[in-house]
Amino acid sequence: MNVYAPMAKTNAVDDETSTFAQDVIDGLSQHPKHLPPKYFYDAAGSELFEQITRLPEYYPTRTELSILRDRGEAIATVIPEGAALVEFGAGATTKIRLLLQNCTLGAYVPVDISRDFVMAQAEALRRDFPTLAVYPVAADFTAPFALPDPVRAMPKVGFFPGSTLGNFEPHEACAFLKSARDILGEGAQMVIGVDLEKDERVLYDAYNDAAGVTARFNLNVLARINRELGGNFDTGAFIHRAIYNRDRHRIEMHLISRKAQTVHVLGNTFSFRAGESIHTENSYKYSLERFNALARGAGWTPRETWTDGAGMFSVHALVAEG
Ligand code: AVI
Repeated sequence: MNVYAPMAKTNAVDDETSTFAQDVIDGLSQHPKHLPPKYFYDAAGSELFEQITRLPEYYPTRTELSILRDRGEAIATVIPEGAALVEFGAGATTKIRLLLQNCTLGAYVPVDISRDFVMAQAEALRRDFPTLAVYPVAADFTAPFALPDPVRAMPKVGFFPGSTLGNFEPHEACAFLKSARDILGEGAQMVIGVDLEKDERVLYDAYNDAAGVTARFNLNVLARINRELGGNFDTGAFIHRAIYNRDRHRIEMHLISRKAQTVHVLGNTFSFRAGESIHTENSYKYSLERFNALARGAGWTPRETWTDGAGMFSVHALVAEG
C-alpha cells in the first residue's frame, strides 16, 4: 500500500532506503512505468507540497480548512467529551488545532511512520496545549497498530484530513477504512476530508498551476532518486503532465520523457521512448454517494457531511456501528 504523508521526514534509515530502491526498480521495470507517490515527500518535496497548498489554483487545503473553521461547532458534536482523537498520518497541526478550539479531548494520538516527525509534532502541541495528553505512535497507519494503553477506555475518534484518501487506489482506500475501524473499535467515530468531483477545468488547473510548483513537485521524485540512489535522471528531459481521467474519477500525474533516453539507477538500466510516461500519482475525486458507498463497504455508517458553499470539498463524520 502506498502510504502517503505530506510533511518532511527526517529519520532516513537503511531499511527505508532499500525499500525505496526496490520500489523504484520495480516500478520502472513495469509497463507502464510508475513510481509510488509516497516518495514525493522528502524534505524538498514536502516543502514544495507546502507551497502547493498555498497556490491560488490548489483549492483543497484552504477549502477543507474553511469547512473545519466554519463548521467547527457542528463537527465537534460528533467528538464526545474526553475522546481520544487518533490522527492517521501526522501532517501540519493546523487542522487538529482548529478542532481543539471546539472540543475537549481526553487525548490526542498522532500516528506516523516517522518517529522523529511524530515526536516533534507531539512536542509542538504539548507546548501550546499544556493540559492536552498527547500520545504519539510511530507506525504505518495503513496496517494494524496498537493504541496506547491510557486511551484504551476512552471513546475513539479517527481523524484523516487532507483528502489523503484520494491518493489511495479504491481497494486501498477500502482496506484503510476497514483497518481504521478495527483499530478504533465498535462505536468509534471518524472525521475524514474528501475531495469532490467538480468542473474538470478547476481540477486541471489545481494540478497544472501557472507558477509550475506542481511540476517541480512531480519532477522532484527523479531528483530524489538521483540524490538518494545515485540515479542519473536528467530532470530537464522529462515534463510534468497532469490530466483528469473522467472514467476513473481521478487526476493522474505523469512524468513524460521528452526524448528516447536511458537512465541508470543502482546498476539497472531503464530505457524510455520519446513520449513515454512514468505514472507518479493518482488523486481520486469522489461524489458524496460514491464516498458513502465506500465507507459503508468498509463497515462505517455515514453520519453527517459538511461541504463548502461551492461543493468543492467535503468533511464526513462516520460511525462504526452494526
Ligand atoms: C496530498 N494529496 C491529497 C495531494 C493531492 O491533491 O492529491 C497531493 C498533490 N499532488 C499534486 N498536488 C497535490
